[in-house]
Amino acid sequence: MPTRRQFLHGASAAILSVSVVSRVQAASLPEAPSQTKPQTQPPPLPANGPSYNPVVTLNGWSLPWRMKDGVKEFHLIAEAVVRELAPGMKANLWGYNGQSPGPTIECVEGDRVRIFVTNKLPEHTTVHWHGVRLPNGMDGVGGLTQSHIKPGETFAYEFVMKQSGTFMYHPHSDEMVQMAMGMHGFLVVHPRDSKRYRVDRDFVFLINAHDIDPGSMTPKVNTMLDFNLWTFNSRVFPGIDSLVVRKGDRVRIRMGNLSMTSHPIHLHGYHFTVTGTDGGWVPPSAQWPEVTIDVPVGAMRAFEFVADEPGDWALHCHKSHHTMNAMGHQVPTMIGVEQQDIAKKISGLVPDYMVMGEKGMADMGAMEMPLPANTLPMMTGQGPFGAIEMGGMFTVVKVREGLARNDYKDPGWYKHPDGTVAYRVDDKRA
Ligand SMILES: [Cu+2]
Repeated sequence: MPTRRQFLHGASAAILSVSVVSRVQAASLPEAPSQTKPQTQPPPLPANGPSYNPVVTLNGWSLPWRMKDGVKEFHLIAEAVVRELAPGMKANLWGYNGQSPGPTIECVEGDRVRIFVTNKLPEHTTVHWHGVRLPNGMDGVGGLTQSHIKPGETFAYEFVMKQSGTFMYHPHSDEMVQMAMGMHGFLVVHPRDSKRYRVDRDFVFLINAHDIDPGSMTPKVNTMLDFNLWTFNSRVFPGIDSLVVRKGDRVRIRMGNLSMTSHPIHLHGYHFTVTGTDGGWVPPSAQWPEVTIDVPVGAMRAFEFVADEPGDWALHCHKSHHTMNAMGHQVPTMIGVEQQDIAKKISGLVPDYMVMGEKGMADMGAMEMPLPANTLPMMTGQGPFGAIEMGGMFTVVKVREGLARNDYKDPGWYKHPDGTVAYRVDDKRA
């Protein structure tokens, strides 16, 4: 006798064979939950349908669904939101369900999904399901495969998740503006056999960027390359949560790049294995070891490692300008330039003039300089040994012994065993 699950699976396959998409009445729209907290929300276990091991969206959350006649129904609201990039700076963005990036949509291979999109933006939009194999008319390219969704309208996208993997969603309507304003999210399709590709901790985040002048709140949407806020899930260090990991766990990190340049993401302390792209899982024979993986524009990369070495391990973009917050790129290099004489002359004209950069810029990490309202220091963050001197795309993988299975609370700084920290040498000959 078929089990209930097999029956439902068969039923959804039968629905798939009908090529006509059922029209759903507006009155039966599912709820559209909203989330505005910038902290990482604990991963929700599936309320119904096949089980899976949920992902943890860094500084984000996953969208609940309702099951209706065997179809998973989600409801996205495209709308203006306010996102805190880090304590001290907020941005006017566009996103979904209260936040930018939008919530992660999680489902299971073989699921039939119906995703409602209500447009509360001042202009039309669509949603493209980046990387998903689906019928052409569900691909979300405004003008090409569907009418644009006008303000106030709701459209339904309906398809079967044919394969597991890591995908993204974003508009294909006034794309430059809507992407620059922060409209994107993750779409994770779990394998139907939950033991396949299983890991203990599974983190996801989007790599994006904004150009927001100090003192303002709205991104400059025409910027092509010279962004000043390089973000993981629209957060910058020190606003990005740590990735908390139990020693011995198998860990996966999935990163999607919807910015306008590539990001070589580097993990300290481990050799990891590249196991996934948006094209699917990399077969074991083709996986390769790395310590840095370049995530190209419009692509996803997933890597895995076994967390056998406790500590606070940096995870960051290796383009050093991407680990800085708002800064001017036209500033002359002053290393080695004697500025004292000039400073005396200038301070006669500008009373608070400060000499900067003569010995490098490290002092700026600790300096308490007055900033315009609503911006962040260029490099910041205090660690147990002093200023970390980082901003932007930087966070820490905190590997600790003895955590509970689903404990993602920040455990504080690593306490190094005696004799395992680099130390100062007093050279008696000097
Ligand atoms: Cu980068």
